[in-house]
Amino acid sequence: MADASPDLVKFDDEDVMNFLEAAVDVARLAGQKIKEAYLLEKRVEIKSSAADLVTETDQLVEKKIIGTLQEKFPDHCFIGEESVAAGQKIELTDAPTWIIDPVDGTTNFVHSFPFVAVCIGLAINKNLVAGVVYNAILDEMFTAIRGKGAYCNDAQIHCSGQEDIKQSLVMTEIGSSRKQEHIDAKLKNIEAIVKNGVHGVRSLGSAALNMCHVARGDSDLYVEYGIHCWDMAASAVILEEAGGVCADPKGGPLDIMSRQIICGSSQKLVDTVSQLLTHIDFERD
Ligand code: LIP
Repeated sequence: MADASPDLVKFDDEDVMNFLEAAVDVARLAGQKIKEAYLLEKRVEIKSSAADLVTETDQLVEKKIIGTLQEKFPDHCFIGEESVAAGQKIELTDAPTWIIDPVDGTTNFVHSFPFVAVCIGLAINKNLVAGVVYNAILDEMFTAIRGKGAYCNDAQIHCSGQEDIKQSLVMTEIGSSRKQEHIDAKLKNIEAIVKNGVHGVRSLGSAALNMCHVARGDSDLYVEYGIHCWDMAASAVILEEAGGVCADPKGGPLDIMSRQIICGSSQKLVDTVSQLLTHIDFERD
């Protein structure tokens, strides 16, 4: 039960376990809706750029997730990608706050490319404590509770531990901004990474799934500028619980409102790649 402390909101392990179970249940329901719509024709609208898309499934699924969690936990707060797109302010307080991306990889969803994830992260006292990322198309449920390890479909997962850039598979994205300076800097970063001898560069089209694949050791590092708190909150817990490192590419700890992330299998690899990057500024969430 919540402690009545005036400063920090306190929850015990059992509470957080209940929160995670509720998030897993609603992620499965949401995933079912995504699966039903996945191969059908979608009604697509444009948001901030011609490459920033939204479908009726994104909106419907977010309503379902928030409605279900709100009924169970009426005093909790919510930050959801589509609610923010509809004008809601992003406010992260000490209260338990669910940070939700109903369909991470909307462009993939529009094209029926199977890297689409429901993302549900939970912050308490502004610290990320639990995360659920569900790829319904491949039926992969990634979960983590702070201090309790990371899992994919109930099997514990671990980062590769790779430290050598020359032995690494790196993930990054072009993203949805079509500003020339953003495209130029992103292409320059890919060039710098490739010229430093990586095994390969990959883009799954979903920040959350890029991070979960680093968490599972399928790849070694992911960096992106221009994403939002809902793209990274849930998977940051999963990645750290898998033994990985999340950071700000400009240096210092990860700030989920900063619109940028670098995360990898080791501090050494994160530091090596950070030094190669041309940094890009996006307005904070
Ligand atoms: C997507 C991110 C992806 C980024 C895309 C987009 P969405 O999120 O996961 O990493 O490159 O531009 O932001 O919009 O599909 O939830």
